[in-house]
Amino acid sequence: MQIRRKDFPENFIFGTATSAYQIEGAVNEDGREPSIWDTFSHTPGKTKNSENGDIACDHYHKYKEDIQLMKEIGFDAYRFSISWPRVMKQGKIKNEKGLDFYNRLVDALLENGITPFVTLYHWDLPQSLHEKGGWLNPDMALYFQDYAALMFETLGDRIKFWITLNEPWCSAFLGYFLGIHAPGHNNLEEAFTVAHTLLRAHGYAVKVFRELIKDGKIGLTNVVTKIEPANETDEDFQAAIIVDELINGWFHDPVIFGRYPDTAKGLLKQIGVNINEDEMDIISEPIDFFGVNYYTRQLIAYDPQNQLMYKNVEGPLPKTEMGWEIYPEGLYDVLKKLHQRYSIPLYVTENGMAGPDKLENGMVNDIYRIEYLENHFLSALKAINEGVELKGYFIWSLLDNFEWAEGYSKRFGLIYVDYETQKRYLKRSAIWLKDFLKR
Ligand code: IFM
Repeated sequence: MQIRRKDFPENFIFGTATSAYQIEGAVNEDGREPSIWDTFSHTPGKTKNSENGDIACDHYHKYKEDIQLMKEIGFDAYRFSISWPRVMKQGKIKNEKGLDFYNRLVDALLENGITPFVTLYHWDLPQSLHEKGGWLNPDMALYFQDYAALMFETLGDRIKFWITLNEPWCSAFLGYFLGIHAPGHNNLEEAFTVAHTLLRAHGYAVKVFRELIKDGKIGLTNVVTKIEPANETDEDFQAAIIVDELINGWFHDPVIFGRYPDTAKGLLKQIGVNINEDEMDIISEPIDFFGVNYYTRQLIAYDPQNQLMYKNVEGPLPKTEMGWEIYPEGLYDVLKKLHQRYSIPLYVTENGMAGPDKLENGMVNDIYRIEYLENHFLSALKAINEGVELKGYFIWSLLDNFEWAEGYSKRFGLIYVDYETQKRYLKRSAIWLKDFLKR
C-alpha cells in the first residue's frame, strides 16, 4: 500500500532529529568544555576504531547548509539537542559564545519556516560535573534545573517545544550498568541511582519551565521497545513483564503516576538492589507529551544466571546494520499501549535505520530505508486512525553521524556525509521523502 502525507492529519508534524555531540564537532571552540563523551571517546578502545566527536559532521560551522537541506527535503520541524558543556562553564556559569550558536541556529530555523524542538540532555554531561559525582550525585538534578532555566530564558521566546531528557534508560543502563556508553561503569545499583537522579532532574526542569514559560510545551523522550517473550513459557512471560517494566515502565510510570512499577521493584528487592523513591512528587510534575524513540523489539527469555534474571534472544526477522530486527508492527503496539496507559499526546521523536549505505556516482540507493520508513509510517497511521494522539514524527537522522560506541561505522542519515570532505549527499530516501512531504 502506498502511503501519502495527506493520509495524516492536516497539522501533523514531520521532522528530523539529531543530537549535539553526534554532529556538531568544534569541541574546543568558543569556550566549549569537555563532556563525559569527550573523555569516554578519547579513552582508547571505548568506541569503534577509537573514534570520537571532535569533528563529527562539523555542523557547528555548517548549520546553515544543513538547514537549507532540511528545507529542501520539506521538513516542518527539527529536533536537536543543546550541548550543556558548550553553554555553561563548569556546568554552572553561562558561556555567551556557546549560547550565541544556539541563538543563531534557532533564528535560522525560524527564518526558513522550520519549527525547533529542543532536547536539553542528549547524554553529554559536562565532565566538570561528572567530577562532582555526575548523575550519582543527587545535586545534579539541581544543576540541571539551573541549566534548563538558562535555556528557557535564552530561547524560550522562540522555542515552544522542549524535551528534558533523551532516553534516560540509555544514560543509566548503557552508561552505568553495561558500561558501553559514557562514563562506562558496570554497577547495577548505580544505574538505578542514576535513573532516579535523571528523573528528578527532569521533574525540576518541568517545574522551572512552568514558572518561566507560559506558552510552551514540555515532555520527556524515552526509547520505547516492544518486549516479547522468546518462548510461550510462564518463565519467559514473567521475564518479559519485568524487562518491559525496567526499560519502558521505569521511565514512564513515575512521570505520570508518581511510582515505579511493582513487578520489577519486586525483583530488585529480591536481588538486593536498593531503590530510592524520594521526590516522586517532583518527578511527576505534569508534562505535555511523551517523545517515543522506536527502533525495534526485544525477545526475552528467563535466565537465572543473569543478574536481572533474563537474557535477550536473537529474533528471526531481517535486521538493520545495528543488528536490530525490523519490526514496524511494534511501533503500532507501543503507541497504542502508551496511549491506553498514560492518555497523553505522543510524538515519535526518533525512528530510522542504519543501512549498508554506499555512495556511488553521488547517490546512495537506500531503497531499504524507504521501505523501512513507509512501513513505520503505516503503523503510526494505523495508531492515529484508532485514536492515538500522535502529533508528529521525527526521522533519525538528518545526517550520518557519530553513532556513540559504534563510531562512524553506522549510517542512519537521510543525508550521506563524506567525513573526509564534509560534503553532504541526499540519499534516495531523502528524495523519496521530499516527494512524500510535498503538500
Ligand atoms: O543515535 C542514537 C541516538 O543518539 C539516540 N537514539 C538511538 C539512536 C540510534 O542508535
